[in-house]
Amino acid sequence: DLSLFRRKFRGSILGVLTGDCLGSPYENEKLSSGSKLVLQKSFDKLEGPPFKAPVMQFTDDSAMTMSLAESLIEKKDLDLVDLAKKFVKSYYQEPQRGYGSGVVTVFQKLRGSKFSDVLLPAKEQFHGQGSFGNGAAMRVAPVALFCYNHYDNLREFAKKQSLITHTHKIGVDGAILQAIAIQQSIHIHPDDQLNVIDFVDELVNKMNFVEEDEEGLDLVEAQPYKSQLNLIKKLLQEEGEENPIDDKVIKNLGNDISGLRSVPTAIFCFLRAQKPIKGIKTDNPFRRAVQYAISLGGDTDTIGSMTGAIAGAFYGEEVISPNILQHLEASTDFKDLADDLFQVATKMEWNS
Ligand code: R7I
Ligand code: MG
Ligand code: MG
Ligand code: MG
Repeated sequence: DLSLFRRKFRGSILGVLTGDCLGSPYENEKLSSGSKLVLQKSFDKLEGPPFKAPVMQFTDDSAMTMSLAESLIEKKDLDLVDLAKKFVKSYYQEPQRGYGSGVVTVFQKLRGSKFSDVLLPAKEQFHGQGSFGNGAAMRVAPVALFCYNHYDNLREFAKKQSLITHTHKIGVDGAILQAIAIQQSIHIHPDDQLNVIDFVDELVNKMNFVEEDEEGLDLVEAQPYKSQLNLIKKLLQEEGEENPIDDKVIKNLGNDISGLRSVPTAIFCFLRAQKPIKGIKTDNPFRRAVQYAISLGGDTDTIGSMTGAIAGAFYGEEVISPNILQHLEASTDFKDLADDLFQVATKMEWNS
């Protein structure tokens, strides 16, 4: 059903934008119950009757997602030199979008070396160990959509697009996991009851191979993402308890700028939001997921954005309130981008 896929493409790309714009005002905060109420009221207002206000700005998460989508659309392939040029161009046009402090060095070196080796600067980050930040995962949605029907290509492309900025195994595998989660969401009908445990089990199976295959298993935990996914299952099974488990989620899954302590959290937020969550008053499961992600504090734009990408891919665009979209910077551009990506992706031979 192509029209369903089109709506899912829009849902995922607009999900990136929504979580990013709504989450960025709260970045690095530790949200108290008082600020969670502020969040609730602010989202209620945005979703309510239209009112005039300056649009909420997107950050590096959406900017890099846009560059990746534009490159895939233009080249009908993953072209790392073109992608590196687009990242750099976008950064120098709007350097104030809240980029990670390390990745800026990569952009400077890429430009300074005239893109002679687009993989070298990232390898030199953090004394040669590469960045473990979530920057490769936060922008990966277009790859998941471009390869929506081809798992091997998705895995390969998710990794390759990472290597321009992130070479640390944690940074790369986080991007692969986020892409896989989006792909799984694309292929489940939104009217079907989602079996959250099956969803995680499928991720565990895939990440088992991913983490075995990748080099660099000299970490304390040899398969850290697999461990975090198993923890997601445990936390999902604990729901229904009286006590809010937010502190447990933050402590165990994390809410920071590393791939390991943000990508699994986003997946958890999407899955947990299949059911009502105490303190989050909405019937809309997409909003519930994104609001919950942001309510955890920390890297709110990115965890909100990654949650939005997965949830949007599952439900499709109609789940995202048009009233909210009106308050987001460039939301029609992002919708058009999703449509262009859909046109290109559905014509790729390996997706058929
Ligand atoms: O990963 P990256 O693009 O940052 C993305 C985050 C998101 O929250 C965005 O919304 C934006 O706010 O930034 O950028 P990097 O600079 O590669 O990584 C982010 C940060 O992670 C770095 O600035 C470091 O503080 C930390 N970091 C590391 N620290 C020590 N050793 C990443 N890798 C390492 C490391 O290997
Ligand atoms: Mg950001
Ligand atoms: Mg930041
Ligand atoms: Mg962030």
